[in-house]
Amino acid sequence: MDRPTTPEADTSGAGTGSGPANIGVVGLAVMGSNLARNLASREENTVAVFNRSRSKTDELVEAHPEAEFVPAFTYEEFAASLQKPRTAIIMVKAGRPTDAVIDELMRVFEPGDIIIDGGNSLFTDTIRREKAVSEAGYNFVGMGVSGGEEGALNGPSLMPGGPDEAWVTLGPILKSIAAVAEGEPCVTHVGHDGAGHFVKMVHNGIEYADMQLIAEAYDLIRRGTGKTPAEIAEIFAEWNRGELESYLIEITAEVLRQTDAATGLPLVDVIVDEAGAKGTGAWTVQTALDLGVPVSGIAEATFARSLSSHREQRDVSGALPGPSSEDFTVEDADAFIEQVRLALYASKIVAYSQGFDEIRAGAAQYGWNIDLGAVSKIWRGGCIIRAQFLNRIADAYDAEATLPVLLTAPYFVEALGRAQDAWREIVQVSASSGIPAPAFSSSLAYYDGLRADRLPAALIQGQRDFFGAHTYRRTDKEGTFHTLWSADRSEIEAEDTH
Ligand code: NBP
Repeated sequence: MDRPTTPEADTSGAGTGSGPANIGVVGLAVMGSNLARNLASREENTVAVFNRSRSKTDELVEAHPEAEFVPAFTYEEFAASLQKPRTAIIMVKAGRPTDAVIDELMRVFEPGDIIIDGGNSLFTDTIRREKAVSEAGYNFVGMGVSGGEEGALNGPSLMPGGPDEAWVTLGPILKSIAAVAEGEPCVTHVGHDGAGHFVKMVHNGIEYADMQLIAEAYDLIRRGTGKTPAEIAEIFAEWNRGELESYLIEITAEVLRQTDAATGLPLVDVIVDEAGAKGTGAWTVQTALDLGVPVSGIAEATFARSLSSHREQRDVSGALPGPSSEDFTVEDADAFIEQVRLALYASKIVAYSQGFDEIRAGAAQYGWNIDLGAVSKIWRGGCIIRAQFLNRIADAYDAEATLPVLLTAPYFVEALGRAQDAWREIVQVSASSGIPAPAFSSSLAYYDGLRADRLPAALIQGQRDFFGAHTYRRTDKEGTFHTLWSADRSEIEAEDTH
């Protein structure tokens, strides 16, 4: 590849926009440097790189001469090194650093240029930024990037939002670096302004639920059968050859197989059992609460991480009454493991269905035209929740784009039917033996809630009317009603006060 190497002759102010690079990356920590290397590995790209502190730029350029990066050491040099419309991906810490970099780029770029935020930004920040940046005449794209550092280097799943105009320039570049699943690049123009970061947020929420369900499955098998982590690793490896095939199942086998070099114990037994979180699960749940969407699996997974981290509460609660999970053993280990597998699959279907519900509700609220089938397809490769069964979700939305509940698609109806007995048995066993399985239990309760002909919500409406005159509707006639609870308890027609 014969590339011009430096824009040194063109470093005055914003430059002419005739620099050698067609794309730039700002922020060269692990994600930015790997994404820059991925971009540079494509014949059609010449990549300008810039980092606030010079050392990261020097290190990257020195370590990867094959990338033929165009290094810049000031924002002015960076702008000068890019062709018009200048296109730059920001990969810095989300929050204030992102705002700081946007301000600098707007100072040295020109209207029509494209600023992309590839960090894990909250979608409402993205909506705010796009408004401000586009009012100044620039294009702004909030883009979800999934796959961690490995994905950034070898092919991430990319979820760009932003205006159509930016997608024209950006689309081919992103397609060149995205993961490929079944011949299709794992990138689509998700929707306008914050749509990309919204979808990435829900992706992470589903990831929380999926991980929690896998952890519950491992725990039940270990306690019920007494198998070692290495033996359970083989079970997960086997599951990964069937309908549960996914990156998370695959890496679960790897983690369970690992022996700690210092003690000779399974690594999982020397890791402190307190799960951390960077906040995207909480964002997904908070947003779902605002939208009124029950994402109970994601919420339980997020809360389960919180519970695990409250060591001081766990320390004083060990003697609370209840069955001892130590006494729990199953008679037929193979049958039990198959029940756990089915319960995991059914609960996983519920978690994904809830996540897609949240995306649909977000799209309606914020006016995004999001193709749910396309979203499921771009999650098939590159990202943490990549899984064979995303094809089934894509099929379901291809067959009916406005499907109101993913669970009701024929493939999932069959799978849930197959899993029924096992799912219920596993939830019963976990409750009776004192093994916490919050995500298994809540997904089953959600499922039964959806199925129920009558819900006790009627009683709740009665209670609300009693203490707050919130009114209710009747099953047998139109209108809104209130019972005069503190008078003669007769019923009157009333204005709906919710
Ligand atoms: P970090 O999130 O650790 O951010 C470090 C980078 O931000 C450095 O380049 C640093 O420059 C730069 N930066 C900071 Br901090 N403040 C700045 C400022 N005021 N102006 C300019 N630059 C500033 O890096 P990361 O782990 O590579 O992640 C980058 C983004 O990608 C984040 O938003 C992250 O949430 C997202 N993401 C991460 C993953 C993952 O698996 N790690 C996956 C998907 C998305 P310096 O070198 O001068 O300090």
